Amino acid sequence: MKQFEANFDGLVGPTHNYAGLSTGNVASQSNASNASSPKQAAKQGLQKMKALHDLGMVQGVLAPQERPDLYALRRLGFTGSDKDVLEKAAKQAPEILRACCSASSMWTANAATVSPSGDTLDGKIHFTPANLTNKFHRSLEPEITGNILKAIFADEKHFAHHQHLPDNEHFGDEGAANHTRLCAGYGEQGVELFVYGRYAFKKGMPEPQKYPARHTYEACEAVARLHGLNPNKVVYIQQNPDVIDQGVFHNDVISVGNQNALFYHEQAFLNTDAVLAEIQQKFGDSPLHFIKVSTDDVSVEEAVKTYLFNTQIITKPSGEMAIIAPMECKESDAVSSYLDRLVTLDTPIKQVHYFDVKQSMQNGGGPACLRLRVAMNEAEYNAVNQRALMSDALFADLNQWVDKHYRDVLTEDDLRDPQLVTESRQALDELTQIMNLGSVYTFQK
Ligand code: SUG
Repeated sequence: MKQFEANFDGLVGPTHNYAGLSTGNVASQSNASNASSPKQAAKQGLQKMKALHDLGMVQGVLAPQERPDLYALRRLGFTGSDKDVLEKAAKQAPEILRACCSASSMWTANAATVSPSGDTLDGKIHFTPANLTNKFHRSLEPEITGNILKAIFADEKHFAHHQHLPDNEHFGDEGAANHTRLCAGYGEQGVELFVYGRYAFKKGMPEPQKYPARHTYEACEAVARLHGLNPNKVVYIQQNPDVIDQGVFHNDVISVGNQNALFYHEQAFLNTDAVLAEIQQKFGDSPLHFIKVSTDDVSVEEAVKTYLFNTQIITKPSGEMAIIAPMECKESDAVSSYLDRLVTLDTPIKQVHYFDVKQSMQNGGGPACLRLRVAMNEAEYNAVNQRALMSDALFADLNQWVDKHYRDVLTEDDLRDPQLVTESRQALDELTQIMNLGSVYTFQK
């Protein structure tokens, strides 16, 4: 049976904006309050999805969430009609209103952790939505994320869905952004790498000083347990706290893996030699490529600025690997010359494709943040909601849908506009029909 990896990209929502919500995420901080373009953002995302589909990849789409989140605002004590709630929040707590308007669910690398059937005890694909407790605006996502995942991966014969971990910083979980899977072939049992920034229960362990470590060791262990993974095929890796303090808020900003290649910056991990030895031992005898980028070639600062490691490494139908990189990598002398050299080295990576995802990059979301990987076989593929899979028809429908519902420009002041609620609900209601999702949003219940 054929085995492959599908990428499910987040469709950018109609309220995409720059609110400076993510301390420790340099781009989010430095673009705070800039005007955004939801329409351009959604189209940039769709272009990337279509391009990967055209390269012969299986490309999926995940629906965005309803924002502004009026339920959260009401829960926080803002009362009256929708218009009143927005007005009061804008006056009394503009920062809370901004957080409740974020389109952050577009970064589906944070939607969930996914373990393919080759790795799990019951032979199903397991999904655990990430609780995203470290940032209030992101902590609003997991429940609806779970609904969307269940609507797309509905068949219980193949897919198992877990509730997100308890909503508490002790179990801070950022999902697949801190999870990589190495394998000889997508359908074979792989080694799952879980990366964490700190320990919640063990005292006196290393942790960053300036910026938050969003993801805990205890969260990693809990997800591995839930998914029924074999402990001999799991490696827990602590992120280097120094790089978190330099703006590496997720591991996918400093390392990325695909099949038998691990591409990483030399400063990415703590105890790197021991980590690599454990990976090698658990991976077994088949060839494994550790592709290390030295600080001399690319500094951590340049990696954070260009998102060299927030690239997708994909295996094309030809078997060759390609890197899907943001345009910012091409614009950097250090990074583009590194990538030019990389494709000539003795590694499986042979091509680089650059994409303009600037609207997302300005909030700290590169190509890899925008996608959730689901390795699957043909039977599992057939069980997926087919209207969530990119095709020429879906691409046309979604572009038309964006043109109809999305604004060209959005500023902070627009977030208090009750019309934005109406527009967003109409758009999402129509989207659930386009994608055959049923009722996944609270306003549809
Ligand atoms: O969680 N940015 C997101 C970016 C997520 C990137 N994902 C991965 N690395 N996988 C975050 O920090 C910024 C929103 C704002 O400031 O308006 C934001 O949420």
